[in-house]
Amino acid sequence: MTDDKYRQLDAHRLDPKAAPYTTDQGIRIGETDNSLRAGERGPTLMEDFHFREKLTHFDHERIPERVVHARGSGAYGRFQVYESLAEYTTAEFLCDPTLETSVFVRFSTVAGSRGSADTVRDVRGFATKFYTRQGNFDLVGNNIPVFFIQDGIKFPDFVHAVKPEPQNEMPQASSAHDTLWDFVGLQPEITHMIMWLMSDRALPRSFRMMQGFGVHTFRLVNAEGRSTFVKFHWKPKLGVHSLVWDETQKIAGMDPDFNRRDLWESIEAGDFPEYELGLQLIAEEDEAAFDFDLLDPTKIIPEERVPVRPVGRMVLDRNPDNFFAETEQVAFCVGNLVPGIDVTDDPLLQARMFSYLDTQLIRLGGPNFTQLPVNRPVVEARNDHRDGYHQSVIPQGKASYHPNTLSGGCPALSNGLAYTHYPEHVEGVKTRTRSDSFSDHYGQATLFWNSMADWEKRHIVSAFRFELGKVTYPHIREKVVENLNHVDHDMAVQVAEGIGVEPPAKEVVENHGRSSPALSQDRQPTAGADTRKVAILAADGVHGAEVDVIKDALRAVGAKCDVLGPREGELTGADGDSVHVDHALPTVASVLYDAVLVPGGPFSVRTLSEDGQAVHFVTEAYKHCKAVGALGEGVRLLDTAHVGVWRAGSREGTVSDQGVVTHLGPVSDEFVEAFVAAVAVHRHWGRDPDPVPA
Ligand code: HDE
Repeated sequence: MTDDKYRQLDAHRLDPKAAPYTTDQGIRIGETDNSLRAGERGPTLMEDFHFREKLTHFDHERIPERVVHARGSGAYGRFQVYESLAEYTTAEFLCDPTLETSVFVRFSTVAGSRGSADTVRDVRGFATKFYTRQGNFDLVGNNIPVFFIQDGIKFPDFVHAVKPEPQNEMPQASSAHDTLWDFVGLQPEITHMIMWLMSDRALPRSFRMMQGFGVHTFRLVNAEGRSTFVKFHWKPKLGVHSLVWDETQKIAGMDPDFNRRDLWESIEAGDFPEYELGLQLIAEEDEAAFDFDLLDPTKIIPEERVPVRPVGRMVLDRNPDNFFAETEQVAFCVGNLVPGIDVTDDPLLQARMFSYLDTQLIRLGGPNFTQLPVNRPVVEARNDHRDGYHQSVIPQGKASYHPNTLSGGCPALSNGLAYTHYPEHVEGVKTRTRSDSFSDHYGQATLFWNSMADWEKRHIVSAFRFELGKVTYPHIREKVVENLNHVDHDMAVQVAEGIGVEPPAKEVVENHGRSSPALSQDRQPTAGADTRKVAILAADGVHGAEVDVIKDALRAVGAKCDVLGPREGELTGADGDSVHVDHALPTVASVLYDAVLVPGGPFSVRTLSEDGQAVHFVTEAYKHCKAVGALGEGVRLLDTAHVGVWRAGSREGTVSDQGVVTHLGPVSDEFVEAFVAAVAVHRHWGRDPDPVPA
């Protein structure tokens, strides 16, 4: 169990109970509710140093938010490699399977400001700081394996296009507006990434249920100096799951902190998020073996072509103590590399090597941000850098230059253990042109489309229709449809038909027909009902024993249950027993749960059937393809809620059809098993789309 970083942080933690209230100078204060006045009703005195300090500090509390990825949530954890990767790299944390390395991970959305909602359509950042004994290594990735542009010089253009428009700062945290789609139409290299952005990957159910990708091709370098190209992947233990668009919109109002809360509460509950690190390794000599350029960040390497090798496990097991000090002040830099890991000439990656350090200087107010507790390496940093705002270490001695004799030549330079840049041979004429090997902008967009299940395709088309439906200029809509016709004719026609654009008459290129099953969320392994949230709807007269059986069964597989009733407090069950209500229905909604169950009890079900909120709860959960279960009289509520009667049925015994599980009698093992299995599926896409009114 590593505690390298935790131990170091302990020295900085401040326990409010450990000592009395003081000023910043340590002077004890006995009264902080009244400023010092000349007479009880007189003016405040300048000499009130406590008042001045308190107000001044408050006035200076804000720092600039990140220009992108402003909204984020973080957690500490640990990483351990399964077996030594010394064949490929000298990075110690990847070579020693006995070593646990502390990490800090920050998940984020990209476009919205710090206070924006979590469940917007957007890429999610997945940035990991490994506090290794060779210094910090930052893997600053996203949950989508490709990027919008090929060259970093386009980044300001792209970000200006996607951010709220400059004249009125609208819309917040949304890509559905003129400037983004104007840019998209004119910049075909974005097409592959836009396909991902319009897919449900951009609506993760939880940070615990999304993949992470390093995106670029990096290098691993071993002790002999041999380099191997590498793509980094994180795979979540709980499988890859998303919300649906309608649900995200409603959650943004019900609980704008939905993903943040989920991360925080899971860690508090001991349900530690887990991810497996995987590598795609490509020998140096195979650099040219692909029909795309390995340096092009708008391309993936299909997993069927180069399998992802699982190499280690990361567990997030600790919430930060203070959001600002840790999650806000954490500073990721793509250039934080350890020996054995190096970059390539990917022009996007090269730009990032500059931008991250630069952005921290303005955001955190100078070059000493590396001394902030969350950013400090677990090995001591020692060099001749001096001064700057907020210097918090005290360098000793007379010499702050190298070489020197006055400090005995110290700090000494390393030889064997020093970071060595891979001695890549570089040669070329200066040019502002892009290699032809970067010119296929549609092939992999088509690959992505071809790999989708039918329901995924439907969601992508709906997303395009929604986003382009918000675009006010017809020529922008037309241009995007024209580009989509290079991806797939049928898709372009479907999009055009929804947005009042003349559908393209014929295809411009024939769809190449290739697919990569690993790209589909439909084909990702599921991980059971672990940590799924199930709502049990109940009112006075509910069969309390049934509630207990269901709760026990769900908890046994790691699921979470809340009993929701018309009001908080205790319900009186059918047998006079008491059933505790976790939340009153008016304070929650189906979109905050993964599944819903209605136990039996004639009085309870009658009350719920007459409660519009309860009925809507069931209809909406059904609409969003969630597992819906009912026992005994509860089946009647399903009928009232438009949940297909043909599914709920009137058949005896347990009937399980497309995630609707009913049992006309009292709870049975067969019912419990079928319901748990339905919850584990996450969503029952066979029901999508269903025109129920919700
Ligand atoms: Fe970033 N990016 N980025 N980015 N990025 C930032 O750094 C930038 C790119 C990513 O949780 C900024 O500290 C440029 C790709 C994440 O703190 C900034 C380019 C990928 C985070 C910046 C890219 C990312 C950032 C803003 C194109 C996925 C949040 C604040 C050349 C592989 C890290 C900050 C956190 C943050 C610049 C492209 C991921 C301005 C110039 C590709 C996860 O430095």
